[in-house]
Amino acid sequence: APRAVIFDLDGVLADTAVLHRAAWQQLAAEIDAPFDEAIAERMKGVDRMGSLEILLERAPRRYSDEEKAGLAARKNARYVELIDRLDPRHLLPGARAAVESVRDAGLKTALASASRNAPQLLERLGIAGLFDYVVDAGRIARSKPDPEIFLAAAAGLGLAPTDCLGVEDAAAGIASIHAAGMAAIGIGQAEALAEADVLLSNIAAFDIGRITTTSGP
Ligand code: B16
Ligand code: MG
Repeated sequence: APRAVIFDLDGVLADTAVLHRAAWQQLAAEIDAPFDEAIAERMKGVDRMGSLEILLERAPRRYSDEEKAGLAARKNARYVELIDRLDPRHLLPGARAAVESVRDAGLKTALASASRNAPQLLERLGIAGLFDYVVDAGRIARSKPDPEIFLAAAAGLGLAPTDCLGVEDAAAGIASIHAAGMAAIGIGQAEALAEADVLLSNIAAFDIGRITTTSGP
């Protein structure tokens, strides 16, 4: 039986994916780069510079590293403005109950968000106190789908990866969980999450008592 559940944040507990998308879309328009749903989907779970690289694949010109840092900072300033207005009502329905149910069942909880804004987000959403460990995304060198962030969460909890379950809304995140040796619970639509061991349409459907994944990746 699992001893901990490691949650992703954007797209699992809060619907911030739409805010990331809005901030990237604005930047795309400013630099005349195309932007569509497929691009937004690929950016999910991918860190800030990795997301920028995805956007720049079809940009009309090349950018230096210094310019890229400027573009990423511009996007982040927009995003920070958007999340500054959030409060606990912006949690996805059932998100708080899902994390609390894990704690009530005697399991540990951790957060494995690629977002450097995750600590502020947790505060604004009023759920910072529900996690035994929060990975510092600033210390993660390799973005999802690399397993580093989920391995760091397990290590922070003092548990073996095989004792942990991961919950993700992005294909890159499911791949990261599996590469870490954990079972993966996908939240969302089957198209993007075909690899998940258990698929739930939203976090409200999460019931720790019912998740009886016996096999890992
Ligand atoms: P930031 P997650 C990820 O968060 C988002 O899904 C992804 O779209 C974003 O680019 C990334 O965080 C970095 O965010 O620019 O705030 O550091 O899904 O891992 O919680
Ligand atoms: Mg996510």
